[in-house]
Amino acid sequence: MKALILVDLQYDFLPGGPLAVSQGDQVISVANEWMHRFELVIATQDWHPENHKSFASQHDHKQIGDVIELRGLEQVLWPDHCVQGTPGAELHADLHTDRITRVLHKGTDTNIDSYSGFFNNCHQHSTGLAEYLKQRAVNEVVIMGLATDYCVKYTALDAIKLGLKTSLIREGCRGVNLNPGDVQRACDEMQAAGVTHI
Ligand code: VGL
Ligand code: ZN
Repeated sequence: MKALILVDLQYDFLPGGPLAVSQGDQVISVANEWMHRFELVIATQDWHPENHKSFASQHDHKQIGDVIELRGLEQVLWPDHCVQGTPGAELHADLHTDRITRVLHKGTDTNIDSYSGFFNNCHQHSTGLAEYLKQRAVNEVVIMGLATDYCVKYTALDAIKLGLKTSLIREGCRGVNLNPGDVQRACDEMQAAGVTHI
């Protein structure tokens, strides 16, 4: 069984949002085209409490883009984004949400970030995605969304680690590129791990 995973197609990551990914809005129509080919469509939603530790606003003398240590892991500090229940955290209204079989929230723990749609960054908490796929005998996932160099990358790498055949819809992804070349490096890393690009 195959499943499509749509990563974080939320307003705060789209042009005009606080963590806007350049041309992020262009992937919405790509998602809509692909959704119709899958029986199972999972959408992840970045879903932070308002005092989430990945927000630069929660740290004294820190700026957006600074890197700190959080529970022993490197953490990039972001602008406030995808706060639970706010309009910016909503999935884009043009998405054919009637095709989405399951929505999963991530980043809900105040003290640790969760880039992957499967686990938080220290791999200690599951969002329920792995269990959901296993129950439905999914052995293959196709992934697209935002952002290529963060949540898409970590979702794809976890999928590979879980033994799933994993591919990436390249035209359905856009990245942050905090450092020039990040998107290309993320794609190379995914490919090296066994992710097929389509
Ligand atoms: C994401 C940074 C912070 C993403 C989420 O969806 O890629 N990036 N939170
Ligand atoms: Zn986030």
